[in-house]
Amino acid sequence: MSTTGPGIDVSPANDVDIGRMLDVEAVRADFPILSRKINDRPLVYLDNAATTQKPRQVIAALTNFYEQTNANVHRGVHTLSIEATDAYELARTKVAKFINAPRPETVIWTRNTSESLNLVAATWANAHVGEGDNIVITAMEHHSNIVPWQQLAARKNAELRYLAVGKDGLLDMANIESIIDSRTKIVSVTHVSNVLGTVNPVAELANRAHEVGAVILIDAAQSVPHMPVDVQAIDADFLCFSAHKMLGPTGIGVLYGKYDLLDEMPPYMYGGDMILEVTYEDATWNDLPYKFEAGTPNIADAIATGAAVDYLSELGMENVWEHEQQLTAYGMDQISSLNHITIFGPEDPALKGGVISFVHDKIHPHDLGTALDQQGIAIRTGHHCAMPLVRSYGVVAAARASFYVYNTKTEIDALVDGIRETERYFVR
Ligand code: 7TS
Repeated sequence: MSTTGPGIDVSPANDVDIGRMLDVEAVRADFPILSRKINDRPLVYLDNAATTQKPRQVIAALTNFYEQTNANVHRGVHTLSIEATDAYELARTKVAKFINAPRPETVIWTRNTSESLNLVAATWANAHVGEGDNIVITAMEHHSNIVPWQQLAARKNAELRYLAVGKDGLLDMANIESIIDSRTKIVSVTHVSNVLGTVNPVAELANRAHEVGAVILIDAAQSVPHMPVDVQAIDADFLCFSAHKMLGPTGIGVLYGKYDLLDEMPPYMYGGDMILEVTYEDATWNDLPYKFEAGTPNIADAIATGAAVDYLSELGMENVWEHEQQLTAYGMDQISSLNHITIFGPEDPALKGGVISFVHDKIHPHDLGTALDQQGIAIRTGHHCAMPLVRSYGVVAAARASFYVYNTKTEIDALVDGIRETERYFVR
């Protein structure tokens, strides 16, 4: 697609070198929303860490389901119910393969990453963390991976410990042996920071957690959509992510867990589908994964998540990662060439995912976000649901550009031009 708008050249000329592994123009053609205009300018969507756009294949999976197959799952003998059940379970199998889970029953459908994290805190951790034990997280977590642990620690009289983030935006691994100790029950860490972009050494952390008999929970909300992730290679005990950040619909997410851990965990919610037998006095629990899927599940969105996984698998996650690495390197180069800008997180683009958070010392992030929106450019501004981290940089808000499969270098140029244009009003 070649689009031009006032002041913005979104022609593909600048993108030839990143079209090698991934045909960005063909990808863009699959996303109806990308031909929208915002404030009379072509949409430049750079808020992918918040949520991604949806290709027509995912939208079609949703409409096809409602037009052709809609029925409840796991309960009917009629054709539609059988077809709906098969499609729902096939999507689970696709997700399992995508993250190399050893068996599909280890993939639990949840509402989102937040629910997956809360599930582990309320079940496994509630049963295993006691007084005097500790829970280890990092200083760069999203609120969803802080607050459940604060609440649990308070309830259990346990300690919540943080692995620090260095000035370089990397996790400080120097003290992991003393921070993750014999009283640690669970280590819960983000794989990729949604603010700094930092890719954390999760395999090393898993190793240390296992040395002391703890389990590791990996918040993969910002990694599974962007890079190949193999739960067995990193030896994750639990791992979670949201479909809406990987071309899929909102309202559906995943919790992966090792079979034996999930099997011995108590249920999170009670109701239909998660039981084996109910008497007036008591109940017993269904097998995995159903023990954790009480009530009618989000059938259509699970199936559409399967379509999103198909789409990404066809692109190849190595190619997706390489594309984003090139955009990140280019974005770091271009944004840091501007005056008045401070970028948070690792300077070396090879150490980070496609997220660039920055502040402008003359323009408040919200003013910048609003002015860029006038030019059709969508970025996120604010604390990015990581208030303690953002505040640790001495600011209350930052601007953030985040990339995905359909973004181009010319869109990064549009962002940089947009910042310059905004400076004309704010910098004197
Ligand atoms: N963990 C990380 C690392 C995230 O980036 C997010 C969402 C979540 C957990 C929560 O995911 P949810 O699907 O349950 O909401 N991050 C963002 C963001 O950066 N901007 O908006 C949402």
